[in-house]
Amino acid sequence: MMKTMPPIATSYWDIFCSVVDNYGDIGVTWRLARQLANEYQLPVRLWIDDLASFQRLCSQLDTTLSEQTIDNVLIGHWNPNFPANVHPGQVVIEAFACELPLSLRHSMQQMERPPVWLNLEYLTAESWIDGCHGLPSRQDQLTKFFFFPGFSVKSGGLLCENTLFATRQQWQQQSEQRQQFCRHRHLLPPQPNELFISLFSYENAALPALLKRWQSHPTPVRCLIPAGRTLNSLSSLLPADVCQAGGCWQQGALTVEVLPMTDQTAYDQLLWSCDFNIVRGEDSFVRAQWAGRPFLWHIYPQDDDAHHTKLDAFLDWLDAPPSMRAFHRHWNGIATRDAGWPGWATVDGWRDCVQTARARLLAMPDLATQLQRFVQEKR
Ligand code: TRH
Repeated sequence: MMKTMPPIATSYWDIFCSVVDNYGDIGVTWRLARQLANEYQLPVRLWIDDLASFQRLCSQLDTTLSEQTIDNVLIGHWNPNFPANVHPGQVVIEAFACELPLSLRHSMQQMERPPVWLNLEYLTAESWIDGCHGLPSRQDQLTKFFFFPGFSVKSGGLLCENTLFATRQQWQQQSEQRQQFCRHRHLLPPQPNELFISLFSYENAALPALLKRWQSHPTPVRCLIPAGRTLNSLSSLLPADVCQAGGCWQQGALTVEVLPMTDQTAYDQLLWSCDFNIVRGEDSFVRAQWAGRPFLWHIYPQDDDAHHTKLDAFLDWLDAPPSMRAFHRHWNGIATRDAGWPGWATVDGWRDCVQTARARLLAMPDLATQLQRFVQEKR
């Protein structure tokens, strides 16, 4: 039996998240919920329909509980028996167009002063979102607003915690940072001039060729792979017992180590510890930009190839150098011509572009700040 949330909780910010696949839906909403709760001291309730996926990013989560508080966020298991007596708070955010429980919508309709209702959209650098960000849509007697994260000043911005850069700097300034990182994660000690690469991608036919190139790299290469979908494309190269957390494999200049999935803080630390990051989806893609190191984005593939347009929009916004553009297009299946690994000297040269873009982003208000202002305006 589901324990019910407090029936009258008029001040909550309710965030609803339905996990479609992977970790991006929960990754984004969990990050947002924690930022609103801890930096803005807002009472946040996060409703999640898939606690098992959530637990992969948050090991302290108890999947048997219908409600629990972690990091000042009240987490509710959103199952088909959503309690009819749960009343919406002052703000209701549906993430990525998930459908709110009918009973909650009904309660919203009955309210004299309904909550500010928002749909938090997927991230894209396409310019059409500038005209749609913040637009209202009438739904019965209620109004829902579209909130678009993005890269332009007219968009809702990107998630970025207030303390992120200070924390990263502190992390990177530790003496023998890489030795400590390896020791702490039970990884092999770093070698002199070893290039560290994190690899968090979807399945990709280009993966074995990439790893083979690194086997003959002039300096040692460490490829750190969080256990998951990446490994599905490496079964022709890596023995089966390597393809699990703790797996380790060496061939030529390349050492592969497979990592267990960690929480988001430790994932950030992985990005900060690497020279080059291969990231995917939405949230890890943003975190790689905050890390400020050269990166490769494996965009979430869509059936109608809409991701091709999204990728090009981002590369245009980034003002990506030709080699970065070519590698991205090849990796994401847009260009068939071989444009694989361009060599470390070239990839290292992307750093300026990545850091210039990051400075542009930092000049804009972050997503949580914009969301808060938006809600204040609409109330
Ligand atoms: O998991 P994803 O592929 O999620 C995707 C995208 O969000 C996509 O846009 C969406 O349509 C689809 O899901 C449904 O990639 P993403 O967005 O990078 O999310 C991964 C999350 O997992 C991110 O918050 C970082 C986190 N993470 C950890 O916390 N620990 C880890 O060890 C790793 C590897 C990731």
